Amino acid sequence: MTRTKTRTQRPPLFKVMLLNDDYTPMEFVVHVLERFFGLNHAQAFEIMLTVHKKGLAVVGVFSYEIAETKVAQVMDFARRHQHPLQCTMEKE
Ligand code: TYC
Repeated sequence: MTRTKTRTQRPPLFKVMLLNDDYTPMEFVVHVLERFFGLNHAQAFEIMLTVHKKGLAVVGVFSYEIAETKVAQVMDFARRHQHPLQCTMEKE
């Protein structure tokens, strides 16, 4: 007899991460976190500090399309303000 494993198919999730650099102002990063990730000021400040101290932090976990959009929005916003801030995504 063949045993069939039934498993709920879940879409893969992606971590969106912010990377530290020496030039992007702290207030700009806090603003990015509030604007694109819906964090309140205290949460945004805390995550910004984690990135600043540890080098990077996960700022959210999303479906592929949403993660890709967040990364593009952050990169575009940073570029338009001429800050070297980097945002990347990685499969969970
Ligand atoms: N390290 C930056 C500074 O000292 C602040 C910073 C925090 C930059 C988080 C990027 O993702 C970042 N101005």
